[in-house]
Amino acid sequence: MKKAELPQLPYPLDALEPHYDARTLELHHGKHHLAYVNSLNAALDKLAAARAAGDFALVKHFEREVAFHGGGHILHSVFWTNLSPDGGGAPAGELADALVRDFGSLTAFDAQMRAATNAVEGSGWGVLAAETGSGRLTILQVEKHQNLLLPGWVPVFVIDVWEHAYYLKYQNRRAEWVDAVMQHLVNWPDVAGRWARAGAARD
Ligand code: MN3
Repeated sequence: MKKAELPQLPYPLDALEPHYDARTLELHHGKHHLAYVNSLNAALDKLAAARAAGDFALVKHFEREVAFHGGGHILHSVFWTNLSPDGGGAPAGELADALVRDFGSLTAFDAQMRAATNAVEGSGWGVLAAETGSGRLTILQVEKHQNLLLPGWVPVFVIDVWEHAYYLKYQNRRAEWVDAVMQHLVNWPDVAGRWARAGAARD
């Protein structure tokens, strides 16, 4: 199986200042995300070895390791492209129409996205997810990197609310970090592209 790799950031480390500081981004991408990539690859190797040895107690253990570290790798990879130095503002076009259809209004979507993300219990993610094939949209409160996801629904816009994502700059003020993403950082064209691809996909 091809090894997972750390994707390059699509902007310089200081590009998201002042809303996202360069030091946090450097640690978050270069240390935290890298650790998920390395741990995913190690878990996949150990899973294969356990399977080959017929040790299904160990298989169960490493399946869970793959879910956690693989979830972390994938959600962080989406997250970097969901942010932009030119981000913020309001969604437009067909994505905006779909948000109004599924949440009632853009204001209602914005309020639910912030409230749900702020209320994630412990470490996790606020996630706008699109149903494969239909493009229907919903909001999920993902705990850790893998719990409370919905099969068949693709994350198209994710907000990391693990403390490692914001503590250096925002300390305990998670809501200020979520506000910064919603007002200044979210890359709506990237979200729209992910939503369109999920909606067009057929299984
Ligand atoms: Mn993170």
